Amino acid sequence: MPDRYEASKDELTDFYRQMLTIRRFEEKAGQLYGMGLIGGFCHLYIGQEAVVTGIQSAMSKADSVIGGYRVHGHMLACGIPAKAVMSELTGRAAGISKGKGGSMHMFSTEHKFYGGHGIVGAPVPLGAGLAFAHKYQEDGGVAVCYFGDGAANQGQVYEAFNMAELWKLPVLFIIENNQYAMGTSVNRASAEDQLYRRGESFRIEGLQVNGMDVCDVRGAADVALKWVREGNGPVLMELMTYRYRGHSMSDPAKYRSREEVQDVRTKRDPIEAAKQQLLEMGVSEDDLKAIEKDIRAEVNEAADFAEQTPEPELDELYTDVLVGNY
Ligand SMILES: Cc1ncc(C[n+]2csc(CCOP(=O)(O)OP(=O)(O)O)c2C)c(N)n1
Ligand SMILES: [Mg+2]
Repeated sequence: MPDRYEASKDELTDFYRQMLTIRRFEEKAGQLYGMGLIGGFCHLYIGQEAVVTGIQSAMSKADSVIGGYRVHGHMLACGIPAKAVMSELTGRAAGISKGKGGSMHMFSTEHKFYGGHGIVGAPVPLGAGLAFAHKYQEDGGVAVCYFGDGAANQGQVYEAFNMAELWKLPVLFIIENNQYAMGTSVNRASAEDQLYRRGESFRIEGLQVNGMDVCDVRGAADVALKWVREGNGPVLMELMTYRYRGHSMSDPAKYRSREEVQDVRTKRDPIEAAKQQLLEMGVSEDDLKAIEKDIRAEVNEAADFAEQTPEPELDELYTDVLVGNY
């Protein structure tokens, strides 16, 4: 595994702030869902925050992001305002998809965030396509493509791997291995459970990384992105992580024990680990409390906005459905 990134106090404070923002946002989304304010599916990212925070911190402005349906955190990390994400969840006109997409169908070309896809595995060929566009347009960008351990068993993933390596596309494939697909553990479903090896027959370099430590993630992302940027083709990173909540809000998660979840929460929580490291670096408890307070205020403001801002007008029902003629 590549070296752990040596973050300065300021950098680590930024990572901490980003991870905590994602967690508080997701907790609030969970509450709004419980209150019946969010319709449809809602998949929370709680536990996995170090992955997107570490990766995003290593990216450049030209790079693009694509992911699945557990992507509220990815959007916040791309700089999309919490209000625009939360009000999409509540189906309001001010939402990033005008309130018509909901949790799984968010998109923002302005922030180079290309979805938000409900079809498991779909971000992989689409991500290869994004990478093709970066290469064709010579814009220097890398497509950063997130998918899950369950998605790694989809056929389309391997067709895309083949093309990506054959054409040396600038794409960073990231498997967020949170140990479970909808309710099936990796070991039950995968003949090769070392998922970073899944690119070997296409000669794609693989890296397995501790996804519960933001500096480990950042260190590995630097190495992987350098390789991709130098024109060597894709890298496949497997980030070992864990989700604390059920697959979606309606999952009672009976396929694992409470003790298992509790054990990860108490021993390997990425936010708690960053907090301890900051305290050791001399950041005060008061400074950390002030950060927490700011974040709570931002998230509460986003939630209040998302509850009060109007729903889309009826005539929006027929817009953005078909984009032009084919
Ligand atoms: C093609 C397809 N098959 C099945 C589903 C139903 N489904 C939704 S999420 C999921 C599990 C995916 O698990 P994983 O890739 O590990 O991602 P995670 O939910 O753990 O983030 C399944 C089977 C789907 N949305 N699309
Ligand atoms: Mg999974």
